[in-house]
Parts: sequence; C-alpha cells; structure tokens
Amino acid sequence: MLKKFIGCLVGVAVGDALGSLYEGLSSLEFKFEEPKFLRWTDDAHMTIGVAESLIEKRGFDGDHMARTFLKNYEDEPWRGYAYGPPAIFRMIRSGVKWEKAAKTLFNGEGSYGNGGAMRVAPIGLFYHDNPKALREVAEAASGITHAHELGREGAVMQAYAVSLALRSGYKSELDPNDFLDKLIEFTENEIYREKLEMAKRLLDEKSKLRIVSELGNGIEAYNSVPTAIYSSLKGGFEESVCYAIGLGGDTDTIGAMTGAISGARYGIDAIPERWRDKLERGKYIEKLAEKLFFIKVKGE
Ligand code: AR6
Ligand code: MG
Repeated sequence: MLKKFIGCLVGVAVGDALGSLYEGLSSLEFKFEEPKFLRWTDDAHMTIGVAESLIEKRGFDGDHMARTFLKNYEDEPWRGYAYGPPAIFRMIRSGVKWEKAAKTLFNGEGSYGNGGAMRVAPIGLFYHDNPKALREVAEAASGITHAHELGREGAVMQAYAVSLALRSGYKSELDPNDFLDKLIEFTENEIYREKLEMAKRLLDEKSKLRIVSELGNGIEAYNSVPTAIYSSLKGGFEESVCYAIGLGGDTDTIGAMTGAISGARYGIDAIPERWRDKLERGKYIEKLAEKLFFIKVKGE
C-alpha cells in the first residue's frame, strides 16, 4: 500500500513532466524521445499543494488548502498555470473569501477546466476507503478554483479512479470492464456516464484518432478525465502514460492523471528508474506520499 501511495504521486509528476514536452501536438505528430530532465508544471505543483495541506491539517481544510495554493503559486508563478487559478489567487489575495472567488469566473458559470481533476490524486489516496467522503472532499477541494459542475465532477471521477486503482491487486486484479462499471455507477453526471460507457465500448479500439474524437484530449475536464481513465487501462505504467501522451492535446494533464491512476495501481516499482532519477524534487514528492500514508493508514 505504501508503494502504491508513492507510485501515485510520483506518477502524477512523471506524467505531467513527460507530457509537458508534447503539449498541443496532435496524436499523429507524436514521436517519443527520452527526456534529459523531468521538470513538472502546475499539475504536479498543485497536487503537491493538496498533499501538503491534507498532511498539515490531517484531512481537508478548504481555507488552508486555498492558502497553500496561493503560497505555492506566488513562490513559482511560472509553472504554466492557466487563466483561472491565478485569477482566483489574486482575488483571495485582495480579500475575497475562498468560498466565493471561483463562482465569479467565466460569467458566473465557474470553470469546467481539468485543473480540479489534475491535482486531486492525494484526495483519492487519503479517502480511498470512504467513497462518500471522497466525493465531498473532491468536490470541495476542486471547488476552490472550479465552480462548474463539470469541473468538480471530473475531479470526483479522477479521485475515485485513483481509489479503485489503489484498492486493486489485493483480493483481485483490476478488470477493465468492472473498473469502468464502478465509475459509471459512481458518477452523478450524464456527460461523464456517456463518456465512460463509450470508453467501455472502445476497450479494444486500435485507432488513437477514434479515441480522441470520442473521448477528447482537451483542457475541459470532461474531455480529459475519461481519456486518462481509459489510457490507464492500456498496459503497465510506462505503456499507459506513453499512450496517454500519444493522444496529443492537453498531454501534460492527461499524462499526469493517467500517471496517478497507473501509479496507484502498480506502485512505485513499476515507474521506470530512468524517469524517477530525472524527476524534479522526486524525493520530496515521495516524502509527501509517505506522510499521507502514515497519517491515513497508521494514524501517525
Ligand atoms: N466557459 C468557457 N471556457 C471555459 C470555462 C467556461 N465555463 N471553464 C473553463 N474554460 P481554467 P485550469 C476554458 O482557466 O482548469 C494548465 O496548462 C477556458 O479556456 O480554470 O486550471 C494545466 O496543465 C479556461 O482558460 O484553468 C491544465 O492543462 C480553460 O478552460 C490546464 O491548464 C482552463 O480552465 C488546467 O486549467
Ligand atoms: Mg495541461
């Protein structure tokens, strides 16, 4: 279980860093080359913030998590953040309450970007044994920046996928149809249900173009979370992350989310050493996963 916690968070950072080298390419242009160094972007940066806050508060505290995001962003604003989160951090900095800020974006609709889902892995780990709490906390934590239902439900689905992957491998191996059925059963949103049902029908599909056209590879949560869930079923850690990145589009985030699920499923030993060795602040990320594990599982 400890190895799975570590695999999950390292998986986010490796998937993000690898994917960031190919952002915006189409699936046809993809040709993988071994990187010299794995520098991650806002996806891993915010995942670290979620983990830091869960550890410090021994669970979810919205005000503390919002302040942790703000601090990390102000320390390293160059990590490739999209429009929404920095706009919210500026509002919070100027005194707007964290519960209110996200609801003002995009004409009051809130964001349906994948930024809530890309950072949710520590919540999937920490609440893996309590789906009700997992849903509540994933909604609240993504809601700090993503008020749109589709943004928050994407985070819930990604967190739940991480929890299922984490729990797999003990009593039985993870069966792809069963995994997707559980996610379909858990979702409260029709768009995610349809996408996940499509993912089930496409389990044997060979064409990446078909996957992109049916599941998406965009920055919207509903066009990337189901894609990452699907990609995580395409082999071991390396195969699934490379598959995800090879779909093109928002490669860092789809890579990060696939890496989270596959890392939780297979554990840290499944992540190639040649990537772990090159990962920026890899030891710190491992330490966060260990702390989460010891607080959660051992109550320390
Ligand atoms: N209406 C129209 N466009 C929208 C809406 C909406 N309600 N919501 C989101 N968008 P954002 P994120 C579009 O800014 O989710 C990083 O590179 C809009 O174009 O909330 O944190 C990461 O690596 C908006 O700018 O940020 C991820 O790839 C965009 O979706 C990504 O950015 C993203 O939503 C995460 O972005
Ligand atoms: Mg991205």
